[in-house]
Amino acid sequence: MKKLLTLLSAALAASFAQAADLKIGVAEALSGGAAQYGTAIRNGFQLAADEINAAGGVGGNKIALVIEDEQGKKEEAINVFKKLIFQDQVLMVFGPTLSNSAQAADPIAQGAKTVVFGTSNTADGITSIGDFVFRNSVTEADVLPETLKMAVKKAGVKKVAVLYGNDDVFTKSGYDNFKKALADLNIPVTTTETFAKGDVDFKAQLTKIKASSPDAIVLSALLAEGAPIMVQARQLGLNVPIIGGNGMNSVKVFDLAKDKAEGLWVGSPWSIENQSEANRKFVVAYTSKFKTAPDQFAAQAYDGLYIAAQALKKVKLSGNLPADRVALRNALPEVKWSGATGDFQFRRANDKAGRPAGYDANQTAIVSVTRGGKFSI
Ligand code: 1QQ
Repeated sequence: MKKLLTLLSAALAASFAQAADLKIGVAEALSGGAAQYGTAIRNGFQLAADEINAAGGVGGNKIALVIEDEQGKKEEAINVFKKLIFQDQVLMVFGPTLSNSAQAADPIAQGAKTVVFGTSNTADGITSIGDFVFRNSVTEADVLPETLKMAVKKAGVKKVAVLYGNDDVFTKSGYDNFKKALADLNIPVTTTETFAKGDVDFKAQLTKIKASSPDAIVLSALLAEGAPIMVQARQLGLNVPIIGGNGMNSVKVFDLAKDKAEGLWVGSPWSIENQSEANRKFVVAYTSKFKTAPDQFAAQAYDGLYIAAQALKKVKLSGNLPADRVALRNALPEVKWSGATGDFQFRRANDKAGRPAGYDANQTAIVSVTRGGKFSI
């Protein structure tokens, strides 16, 4: 066994030394309902990789993305992680953005002492999985209280109805955090309704919500359900503000809900209106490459790869993959970066027993509302 392991690690080291490429895995939902997010994320990574490689790569080595479709499914995310980590032998893995998939697949990376870096995954507990788990997305716990406070201040919201998906890690965590923030802010809840992934008819829940006369609907949903919920609410004459979480945070809501997407409040560190030089450069480059406007998901992926590149610059790659993976993990927490989403640094997260675990984003959110087919601050 020991001999086999020695042979195996020698083979790994040799294959790595020959390859000048820095292989980085990307596991995203590129098909199914969550491809709404996954496509923008893949584009963000590709743009950053092209820019970094055009500027000479990292220490002369080019970044080679190995992109896999996790289909927005836990089982597929696990399969894809195993392929990327054990077969493709990537240095680290980006993704999955869906916390539902991340909660299932991230333990594979943690067990293999390989960095997993989620962009835009925001549920509680993801970075508690372990010290190889990173994300550069501001969590629902950090964002939702700010979104609520702004809706109270600007839209005079005094009482709300709550609607959430109860079978997804992200939508459930969003609900838990909304509930806590509503209690902290002393905002009464008129009714709480639920739905499940794949539902298409929300009229029963929305009728109950309408009868409870809320000033706003607090919604923890992914776009596949969240967009039709907005449409059906407006069709029922429920024209109150909708206060959403990260799942509603995409320009795709305008494609899916058209003019019924008006009056949606969301929070994010990124805004297309942020005029910083880094963001202007990103928005222009993205739009010209992909002929479509970027969203927060694209911006966080773009910044994510630049953050990893900063850590890679500090690592002296030995050609021994396990050692290089650990060295990359150890270099990441210190990275500070100013990108499309603004100034960024990591913040240590704890595991369930309160011991230091992975790393969250230390950033603040900007609250936007949809008006005239765009998100405005
Ligand atoms: C999560 C999210 C979703 C909105 C990602 C698409 O934040 O699952 O954590």
